[in-house]
Amino acid sequence: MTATSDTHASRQGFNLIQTPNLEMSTDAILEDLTHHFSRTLGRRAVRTKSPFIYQALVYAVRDRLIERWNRTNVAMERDDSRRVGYMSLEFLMGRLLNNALLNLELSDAASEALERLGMHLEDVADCEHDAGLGNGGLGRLAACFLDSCATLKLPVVGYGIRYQYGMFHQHIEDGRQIEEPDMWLRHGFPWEIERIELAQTIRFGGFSDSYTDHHGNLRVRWRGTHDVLAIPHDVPIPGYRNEVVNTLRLWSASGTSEFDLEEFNAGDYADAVAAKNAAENITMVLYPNATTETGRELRLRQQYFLASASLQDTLRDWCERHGRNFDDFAAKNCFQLNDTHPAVAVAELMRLLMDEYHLGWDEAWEITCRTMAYTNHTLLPEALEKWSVSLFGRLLPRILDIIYEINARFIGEVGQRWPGDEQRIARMSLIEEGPEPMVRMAYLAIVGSFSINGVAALHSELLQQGLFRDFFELWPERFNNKTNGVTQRRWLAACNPDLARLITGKIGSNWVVNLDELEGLRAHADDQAFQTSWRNIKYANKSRLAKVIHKRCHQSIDPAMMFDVQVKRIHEYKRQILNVLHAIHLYDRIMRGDNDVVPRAIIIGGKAAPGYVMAKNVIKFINNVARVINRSSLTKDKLRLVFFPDYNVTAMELICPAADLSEQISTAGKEASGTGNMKFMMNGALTIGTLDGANVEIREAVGEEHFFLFGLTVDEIATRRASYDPSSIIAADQDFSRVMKLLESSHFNQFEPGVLDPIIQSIRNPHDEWMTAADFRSFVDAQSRVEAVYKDPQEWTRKSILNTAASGRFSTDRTMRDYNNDIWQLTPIDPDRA
Ligand code: 26Q
Repeated sequence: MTATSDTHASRQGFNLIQTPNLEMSTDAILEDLTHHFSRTLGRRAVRTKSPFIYQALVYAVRDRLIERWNRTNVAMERDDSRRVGYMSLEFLMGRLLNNALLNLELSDAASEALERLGMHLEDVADCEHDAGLGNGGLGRLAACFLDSCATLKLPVVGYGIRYQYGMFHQHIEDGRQIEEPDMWLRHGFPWEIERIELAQTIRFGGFSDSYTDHHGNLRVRWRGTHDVLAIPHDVPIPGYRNEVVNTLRLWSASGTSEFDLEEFNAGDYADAVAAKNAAENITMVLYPNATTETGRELRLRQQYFLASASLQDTLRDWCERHGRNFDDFAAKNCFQLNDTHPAVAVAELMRLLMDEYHLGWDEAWEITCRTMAYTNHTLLPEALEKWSVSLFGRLLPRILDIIYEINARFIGEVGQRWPGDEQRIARMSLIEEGPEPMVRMAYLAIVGSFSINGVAALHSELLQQGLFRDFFELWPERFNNKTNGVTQRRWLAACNPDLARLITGKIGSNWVVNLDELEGLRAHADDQAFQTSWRNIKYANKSRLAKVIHKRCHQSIDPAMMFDVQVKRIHEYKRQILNVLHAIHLYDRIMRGDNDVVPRAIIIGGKAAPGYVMAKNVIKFINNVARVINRSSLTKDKLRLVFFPDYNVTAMELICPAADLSEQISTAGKEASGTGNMKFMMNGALTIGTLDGANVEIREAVGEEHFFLFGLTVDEIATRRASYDPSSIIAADQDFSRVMKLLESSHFNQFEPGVLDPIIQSIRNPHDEWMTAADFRSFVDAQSRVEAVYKDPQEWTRKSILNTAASGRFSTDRTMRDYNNDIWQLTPIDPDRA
């Protein structure tokens, strides 16, 4: 055997893949579970709810994933597959066990194996901590994408960060949010495999320096750097019953030994240890999405760390398989940037290709622009990332050089297209001039990408006509829309098993991989028996949620009430305030003796970024109003307001199957897409919403008569803004006036003078960016239409069925097909041939 084929053989592991498959039977799972419990984990006594039984089960499942993982990787190498690196600072995975069992078709075997030990799968699965490596929508979207890519057999690798502390835990004290660290790794993370052999070195600081190489070429070196090691931890991502297992590669930072030694020799041991600590700080904690926030330098370090490690990893793998020939690199690789967070990858790929692999500028730029693609997730101008040039220069001097050069050439191009249009050049420059010059990361992403997309039709349209208008005029062909979705495996099949069974009984089980087949439910929407089953399942799911709420919030709610739910990050633009104003209005109606109020439980959940003062005020507002409403004897059977604490992925799996009404009430033009709206719809909730984000498409899909629309449109918001006068709107509306009177008379803050003043002021502020008061009347009227329909259970159930039936378009399977057809152009993996 030659040296090359030997390397080839050992890298691909022929012996491993020839091992016969592990069995999938109950007996085999029980045997492996026992083996791992006693041998791998060294435990004897079996206790119910033991985290070690959970771990042993994960190992038994992981063994079976690894076989398929190896075969998937062998097939990708064999076929030299074109592949995508999905780069994201966030992957909000939640729990992995149920998903792996479902996708490997092992749920029954695992459940029976545990029953033989006197345990229940549900209890064991409850031992798993959420992998909360994300803030909200953007992070959860990345997780849904991975599930769908594996299911569609698309060769997509997720690249992310292995934060030691994920999304903080929230608890409520005196109505206020208290944050607690999320120590999700305390008992280890049994899904991951550390691959120390694939570690990469990441450089920070120092200076750039030019020199002449042996061939007389002028080159640049980045010297005097402080280096950090990036260590990959791989998490298996199984496709749905298709033998494919993709990879989520999470990087963890560690001090390099070289660096420690250097400091140590200089005589300063303490400094060396401090430097190692500083290195490990990089992946210590997930950043909350606050716009006003400290410690931003660490955030830029995280971004560069992810971009550099992931690109170096791809280039290493490329060179192992192709040598230093980059002719086909762009044909075989694509990087999808999840917002601007990893956008520094554009400059980093240029640096690696030029400084490390000695390509010329033009060749490197061609490769960069043919491989990078950028997804935007926000229209809020304050959320657009900018980094000061001075910080960049200090932390990443070589990268700043490259950004300046990209900008110089880009501005040249703009100048050619629009000669003499200096204003346009200033608007489009990657550098925002001013007392503190800033690098505009979105513009860097746009200039370096062949594809730029928004996440819902309206959002993409607004990007092209507003935020990125200049760029759209220059390169219209680069812009496209990719409407978000959610994976029905987690968000229907796994989280709502009773409904899933009912649906499968009517239309077969293929909807699990082809969600459009839910259309088949339309034919049964009027079937009385089917409606009754549908209603009974919703009722059971509501009872399940009510029990948890009772346990966690000491609040009894009757499952017969309408469950009116708004769960999402707390943000002014999402207008939780408007929801509470409606709750106060219902309270006021009940207090005035209105007996027609439809019994309703309003459930609100979500976390406020720790530095976002107003969002924290909103939480206080919700809890104060809840306390008064829930204490009154008059509201007892009519109205409950509950703040659900520590909302996360696992909570949503309990909540969305139990919702009757889904609140999607953002100010038009502010919510890029929303994805919670899709989870609720899939589980048969009706939506009350504005014409914002994907609500527009949800309404189109289900039909306007089955969607409770209210509020100003994007255009109306823009026209009204100049003359917006909330106090006159309030004065002209009796219901609104009464609500404000209660609020302003300290009815909800009797012994806390002034605590709700910021809320009151924001509602009355003529410059209120979110124009809450403008939509009050229309919201209350829409809620009255909701009541009228809810009073007719058959009509409500019919609409509920029709909502689920129309949710097919909102599968991430469709989203990923769209990305693949228009952007990625990948060929599915064929592991069976391996
Ligand atoms: C930025 C700088 C510093 C620190 C943190 C951040 C940061 C982190 C996270 C900024 C934004 C985010 C998250 C944004 C997000 O979740 N956006 C949501 O993306 C969803 C998926 O596309 C959409 O459905 C939502 O509409 C959008 O709000």
